[in-house]
Amino acid sequence: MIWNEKKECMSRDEMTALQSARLVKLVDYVYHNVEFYRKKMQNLGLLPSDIKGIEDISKLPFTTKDDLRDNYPFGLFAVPQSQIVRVHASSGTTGKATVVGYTRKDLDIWSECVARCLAMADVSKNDVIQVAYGYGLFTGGLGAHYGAEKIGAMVVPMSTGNTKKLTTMMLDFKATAIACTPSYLLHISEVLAEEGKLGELKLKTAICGAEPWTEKMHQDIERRLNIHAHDIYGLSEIMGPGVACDCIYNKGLHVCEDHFYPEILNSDTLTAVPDGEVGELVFTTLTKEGLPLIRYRTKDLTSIDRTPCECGRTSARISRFKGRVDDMLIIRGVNVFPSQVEAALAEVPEVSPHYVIVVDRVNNLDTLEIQVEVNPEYFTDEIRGLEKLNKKITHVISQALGLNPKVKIVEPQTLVRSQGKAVHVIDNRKLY
Ligand code: DLL
Repeated sequence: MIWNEKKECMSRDEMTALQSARLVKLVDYVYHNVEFYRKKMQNLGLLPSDIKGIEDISKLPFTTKDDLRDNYPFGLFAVPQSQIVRVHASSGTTGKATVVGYTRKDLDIWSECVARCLAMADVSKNDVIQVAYGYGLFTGGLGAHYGAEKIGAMVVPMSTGNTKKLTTMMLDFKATAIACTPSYLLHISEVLAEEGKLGELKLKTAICGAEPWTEKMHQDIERRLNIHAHDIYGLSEIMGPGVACDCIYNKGLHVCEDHFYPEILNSDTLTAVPDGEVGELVFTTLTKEGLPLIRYRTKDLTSIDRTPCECGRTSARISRFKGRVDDMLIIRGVNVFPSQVEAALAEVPEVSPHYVIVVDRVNNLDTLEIQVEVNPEYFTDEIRGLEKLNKKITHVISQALGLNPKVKIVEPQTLVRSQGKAVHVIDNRKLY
C-alpha cells in the first residue's frame, strides 16, 4: 500500500526498535533545544543518555495543555521562528489559545499521515473529495486538504458555513468522498433527504472526526448515505487530523505510531493500564521538529489493541473514544472549556458568577445556550435594558469561544446552587 509502504507492515518488534531509536533521538533533541524540557529533566535528575529505548519512556515528564498556555505563544518551539512555516491554534482552557507550529518537514509528515488515513478510507487519486472542516487556525481544513492533495484526489476546499452550496457542488461535481464532522454529515444527509436528492449521490466514503460520535451515529450515517464512514482522530498539539483512523473493518483506529507513540494510562496514578482497558491517551511525538511534545496528556479516554487487524495492518489500534478526563466540550467542532465561559463572564460586571451551559443537538447541529444570573443591583424589568445586556454577554462569549451562543438572562438567585462541585454544564447530546 503506497501510503503505508513497509512501515505499517512492520512486525511489532521492528516497530518497537524504530520507536526506541526515534525516542532516544527526540529526548536528546528536546534537551538541547527546549528549555522547558531541559529544566523538567534536570529537576528529575535525568540526562538524555538515561533514555535508552521506548521501555524508558515512563521516566520522562508529562506535558499538559497548561504547559502550552504557560509558554504562550512560542515558548515550547524547538526551532528558531525562521524555520516555522505554519501555525495553527486551538482553544486554551481560559483566555489564551494553544498555539502550535510546524516546520516544512512537519507539514510533509502531517500530509503523509493524513494520506495514510485517507487510504484506509479507500480514497485515491480517482476521487473527488470535499473538505468541509473549517479552514483557518483550526487544523481540520488545511490538514485534510494537504493529505488529500498528496494522495492525488481532486480536492474541493469547501470549509464550513454554506450547506446549500456544499450539497449543490456535491451533486454537480459528483463528489465521492467527504471530510467533515460526523454531526455535520448527518445534517447534510437530512438536507439532501428533504430535497429528495439522496438517490443522486455518488458519495462512497466519509472521513469524520474532530468530535466524539457514537457507534449508533456511525451506523446512521452509513445507512442514510449508503457509504462507509471512517473515524479520524487527531489533536492540534500533536499534529491535527491524521494521528489515527479506522479502516473498512471498523475495529478501532490505526495509530500512526511510527510518528506518535501512544500510551494508555490510569489518569489518577499515571501508570500504564493493560491493553484493552480504558485509560487516558498520552502521546509522544517521535519525529516532530517544530513543537515536539513528550508524553502529552490528551485527556481523551480510549483503550488500545496491539494485535494485527483483519486489514493486514500491524499498527496499534485505539477504540472509539469513551469520554474525556476533563470538562472540555466539543460544540460544532469547536473545543470549549467551561472555564473560558467563566473568564468571559467575569468581564461583565452586571452578571453574577453563576452560569449554566446547556448544549443540545437540533437537526444534528449543536446548540449552545448560556444561562446567566444578573446581579441584583443591575436587575431590571425593563426589556430594553435586558436586551442590551444580552447583546453584551453574547458578544463577549462569542469573542471568547468563536461560537455564537443563545444567552438567557435569569433573575438573581434562580440558578440551582450545588452543595458540592458546581454543575456548570448540561449536555443533552449523549455523545459517549
Ligand atoms: O479536532 C483535529 C481534527 C480535525 C481531528 C479533523 C479529526 C478531524 P483539536 O481542535 O485540537 O483538533 O481537538 C482535539 O478533539 O483531543 C478529542 O477530544 C476530539 N476529537 C478529535 N477527533 C476525534 C474523534 C482536532 N474522531 C480534540 N473522536 C481531541 C472523538 C475526537 N473525539
